[in-house]
Amino acid sequence: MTSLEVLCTADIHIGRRPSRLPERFDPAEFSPRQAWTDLAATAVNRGVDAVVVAGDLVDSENWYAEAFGAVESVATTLAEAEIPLIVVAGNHDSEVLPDLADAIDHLKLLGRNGTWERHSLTSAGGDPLLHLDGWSFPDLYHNESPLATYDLSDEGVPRLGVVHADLSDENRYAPVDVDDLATSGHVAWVLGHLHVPGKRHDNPPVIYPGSLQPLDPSETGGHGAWVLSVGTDGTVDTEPLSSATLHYEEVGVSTTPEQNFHDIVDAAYERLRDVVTECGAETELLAVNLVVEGRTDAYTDLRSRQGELEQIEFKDDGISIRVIDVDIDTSPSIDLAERAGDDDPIGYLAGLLCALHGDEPIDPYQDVIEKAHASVRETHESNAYRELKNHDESYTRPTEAETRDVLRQQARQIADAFAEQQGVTADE
Ligand SMILES: [Mn+2]
Repeated sequence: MTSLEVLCTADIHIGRRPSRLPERFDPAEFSPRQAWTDLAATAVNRGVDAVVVAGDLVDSENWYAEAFGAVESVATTLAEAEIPLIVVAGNHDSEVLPDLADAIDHLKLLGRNGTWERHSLTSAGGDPLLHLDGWSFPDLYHNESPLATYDLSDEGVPRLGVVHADLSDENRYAPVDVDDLATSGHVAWVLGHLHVPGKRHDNPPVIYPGSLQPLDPSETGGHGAWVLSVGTDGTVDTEPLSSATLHYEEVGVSTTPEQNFHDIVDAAYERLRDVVTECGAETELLAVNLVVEGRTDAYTDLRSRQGELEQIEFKDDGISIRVIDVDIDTSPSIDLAERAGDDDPIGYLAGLLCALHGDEPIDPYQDVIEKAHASVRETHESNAYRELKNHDESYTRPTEAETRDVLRQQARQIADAFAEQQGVTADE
């Protein structure tokens, strides 16, 4: 039995740069544009039968000029190796991709204006071996399932569906139901839009390859293109290539009341050495959001030394590991649940922290939350800050959730101070 290899990707967003890259790492080197260029080499080296992009190849209309060169050079490289490049448009490139496809040779756009369209991969003799069925976003938003208008025929040849669509609850970006995809008769679906890679249905496989290169610290874990091997009998194997050069991760380090700052640093290095072993073979930079958890009376001290933790940087197995953000999320060493409600200041703080965490009713503390929120807003609205706000287009009034964060921080600091004054012993 012959099988065809299709290199699948989506959500490249050419034009964007990954956010929070530490200084001295070149944003161009880690850009989606570079990942896209590298993908062509992978396709040629591996000798795949087609490259498929399930939308959002380009970030937006503003990047037409930058994208043109990058897309044309990949299309040319692939064409020289006789590998077809098949794309559909997503919500981000609904406007720009049709124009690119008109201007660039060897870039095949499927499903213009939201109509289903088929491209067939054939044998040397011209017999169709695999149909690629694609649909492109006609506009920035699309409220209906693209499957509602699917009208291509089943000719007994395996069909691979390619569409930029949303399997979550959001309904503005071509909402689809996974069961509709699984029962459509296609041997597999390649989707774009959600940046978290993975299989959403096993048999037939419905996959989001995810963003080709992760674009911000929320896009944790391994990223990259996927290879689908489709047999002429319709069986499909899927393989994530983990080709991304950048890997974001959130890494937790747990502390205890007995541990000092150096112990926490040591534990962080140890955890990071573990995490680096989970990175893909192509990873060059592991960018980490470090979260310090557990129980300690050193919350205040840790917050003030946060900047030191942000200096953590080392190399392991050829991969640069850098802490890009630190979140101190520890609890006081006292047993909060046990002390909550006690008729003393620590009892009050313990109750407040439990309530803010959702472990206790919020009612008795609603008053202090409202007062704090009014006070935070009053400060933000004072004349002293008017100029600052005028110069910051992204400025928004603080939300109650932000006030709760401030309260949480303050309660922990005060709990630290009380614990120190009263010589409260840790109950480990
Ligand atoms: Mn999208």
